[in-house]
Amino acid sequence: MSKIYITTPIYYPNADPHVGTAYTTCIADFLSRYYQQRNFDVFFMTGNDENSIKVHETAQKLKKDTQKYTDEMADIFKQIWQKLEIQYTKFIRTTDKEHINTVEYVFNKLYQEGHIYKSYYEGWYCRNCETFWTKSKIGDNKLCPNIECQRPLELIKEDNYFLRLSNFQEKLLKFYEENPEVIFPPTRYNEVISFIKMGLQDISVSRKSVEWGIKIPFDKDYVIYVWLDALLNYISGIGYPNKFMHDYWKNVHHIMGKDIIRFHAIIWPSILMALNLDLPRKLIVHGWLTTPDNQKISKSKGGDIFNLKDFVMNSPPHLIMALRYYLIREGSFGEDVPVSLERFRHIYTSELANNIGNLISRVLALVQKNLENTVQKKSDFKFIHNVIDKTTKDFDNHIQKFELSKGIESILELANFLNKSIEENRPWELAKNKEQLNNLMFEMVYGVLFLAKLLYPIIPYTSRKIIDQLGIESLDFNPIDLERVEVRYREPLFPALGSKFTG
Ligand code: ME8
Repeated sequence: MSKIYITTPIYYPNADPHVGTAYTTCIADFLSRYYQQRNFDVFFMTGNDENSIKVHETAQKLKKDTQKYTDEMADIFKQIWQKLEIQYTKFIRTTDKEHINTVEYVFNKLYQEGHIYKSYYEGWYCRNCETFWTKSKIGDNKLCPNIECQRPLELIKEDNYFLRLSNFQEKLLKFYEENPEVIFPPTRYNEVISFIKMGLQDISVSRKSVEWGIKIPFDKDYVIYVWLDALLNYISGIGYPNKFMHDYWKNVHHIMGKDIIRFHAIIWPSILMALNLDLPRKLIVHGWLTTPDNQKISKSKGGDIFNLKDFVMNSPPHLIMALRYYLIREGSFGEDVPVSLERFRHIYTSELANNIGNLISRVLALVQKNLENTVQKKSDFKFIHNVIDKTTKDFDNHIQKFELSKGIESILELANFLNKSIEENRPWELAKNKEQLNNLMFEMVYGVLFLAKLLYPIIPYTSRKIIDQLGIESLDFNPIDLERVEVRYREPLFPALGSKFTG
């Protein structure tokens, strides 16, 4: 069985997750379920990046013990992911003992092998971005050069440990030139290449006199730089070094927002080269979810009109599925995506309620009313097979290219086709010719079941609900085996939205 390893970034738990965090996580869960359905052995990991100064500061502000605070936040993240049906294999926390062991092991190894050295450091640090900035990047105002942040920088003057990033410049360029498909989409590839070509400098990988974080094992005055610690989650989570699951690692897909591509495309592969490990198979980078006036939605600046935690804790499953659908549907690995309740309402109504929901309700109602709830396979499949073959091919083609929106459009085309077939074949006029009606409706039911199968990675609850209404046990049904389907009950999948979603 082919293996695939899918990761999200590990999130800073200095605030509740918001719709932007959910965006990455839903896309990753979609890919994970998609590959599972295609018989891959999937390891899907998400988690929290806890050893950050800002997490510690948040805990202090709340007068909480930091470890206890991160425990509480891990529970909140897990509850939210559970409501969104994020089916991870592992939820990693950087305060996990196994993770700390890996980080200490790697720091020792890199130091002993000369990839890390100690030297004097003078430079500027942004606590919010957890980033060291070189002089050339900052202006006279000494504000963080990240336009999304622009907070005052801190001048650091201390002996520090450095990673010899400069050693990897040529090797990285060669790797990317030989394997351009690793970074998706190509615009991000170009950004990374031009950044490397500007020249890589060694980076500081420690902080002195910081209370919270993983200490350097042989020099306890220092804490290991949170990004070095965080990136290592990707291998500590699958057992590196003692029980390392190489087979997953060989096919790792890291999903992330564009804000952290340089850490993943430059620092991370350099560390991996230093450790003699394979480099990532894919770095899949999406744009930002923004407010309608194009501001990035963030933990510090807000802008999450859904108010994710309230939304998932207080909404019925069909609305939570609609949010998943909305995020994956808008999933664009390029441009930023403005989020609005109007757009959510529009997609909900036109695609989920009027197209998919309506189709299923019509098919089920026709079988209930005219065929005593039951359809049977009496003739060979006719038109439905070709349509399904085409939809599956289109869907797979798009998903393999990470064109999630187009993939969903091919599912909508199948629903459109089935809706149109009902209108053209006028089954209500066939009520007297039961056999003809049965044959037509069997194909319709089969189409609906197939639709449920395709929808499973996007909206798993809805998918299960469809097959449950049709009395099928599992989505692994085989077309040949499907002889008889009995409608058990009929409930609207996507009832009309209340006034809350008017934007
Ligand atoms: O950067 N739109 O954590 P973080 C889309 N701990 N995606 C968004 C988003 C938005 N408006 N806001 C956040 C960190 N994200 C580090 C990562 S990994 C080794 C360490 C998503 O909590 C997006 O995936 O700031 C982004 O890259 C990530 O959250 C940043 O999460």
